[in-house]
Amino acid sequence: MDLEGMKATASARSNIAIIKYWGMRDYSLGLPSNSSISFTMDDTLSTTTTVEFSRKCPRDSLSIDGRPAEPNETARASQFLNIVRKMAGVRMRAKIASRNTFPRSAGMASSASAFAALACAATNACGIKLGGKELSQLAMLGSGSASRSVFGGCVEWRAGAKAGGSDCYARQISKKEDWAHLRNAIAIVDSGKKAIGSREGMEITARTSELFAARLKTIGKRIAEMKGAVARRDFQKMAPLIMRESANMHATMLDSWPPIIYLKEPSFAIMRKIHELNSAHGKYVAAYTFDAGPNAHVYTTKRHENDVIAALRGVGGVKRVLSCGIGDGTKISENHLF
Ligand code: 2P0
Repeated sequence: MDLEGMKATASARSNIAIIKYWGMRDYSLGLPSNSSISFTMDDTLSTTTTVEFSRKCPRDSLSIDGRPAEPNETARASQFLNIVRKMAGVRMRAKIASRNTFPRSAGMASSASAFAALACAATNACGIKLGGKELSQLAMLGSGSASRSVFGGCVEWRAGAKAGGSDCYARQISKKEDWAHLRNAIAIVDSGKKAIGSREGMEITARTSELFAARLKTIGKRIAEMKGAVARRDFQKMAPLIMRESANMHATMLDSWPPIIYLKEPSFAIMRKIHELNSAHGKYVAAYTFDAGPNAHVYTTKRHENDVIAALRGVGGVKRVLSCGIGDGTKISENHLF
């Protein structure tokens, strides 16, 4: 294929896991050790990406928020495009421009929204029409968590068991409209780059942590419980599961050797604060979860959102608090960035 003007634009939103992905069953294929569950965020945490394949491009180029990307970021996008080029039988290089609605300096840079948007834009630019399942399988080759951002609402990324990964894909388990009351209050503690990347971190954990095997033994039960609570939209059941799952993953990180420590003092102060808040209400009004970093994602409901935000702002070391709702999966747009 050598069409000129092979250009497409897509948007995707970040997702925050309530059952975490940490560890792979196959590193070369990027297959996760366990299934994970997340909510896709709204446009507060969104990436829009335009891809154009053209004979005029001498090499792949990538700009992020109007500036040329770092060489390693461009190389990662280029490697991903190689997969799409192979699928489409396209040899042309591409110009990629990407824009985030959230400031990168907020420490919210998300490979999930980035690779979900890139997968959707690049395949459409090549004229390949993928279903959601296939798009999630493609996006996960860029970044595991990107598979979940292909869908909106509440999403499960199934680890599967087959060697080739044909049964490893994401799917929506509860639609966005069922979660209009749910909010994620995000407390930014540190906006710097993480000390150790997710991929390297999870490899160290899987290789060295004894707790990691115990995590994998018990996670099936937690996933079943979480799916039941999500199906019933039962926040009282979801909240403790969310917080204990986050703690469980961070315990395996701490148990790794050398230890992997993403949480910082304000992260622990936030945990204490949320437990105080829940105790004061006599029920769960908020549930924290932490990814590979110190920033807190606090799931709460519209009714308690202002109280939760005020509580988070009162914690020493919290730089800013933003808040978002539940959003959609990948979308094609006609508003090209160039
Ligand atoms: C998750 N994380 O389920 C878990 C929880 C971090 C902790 O998926 O390849 O974004 O570094 O972009 O997929 C982080 O890993 O990995 C992740 P890379 P990815 O959300």
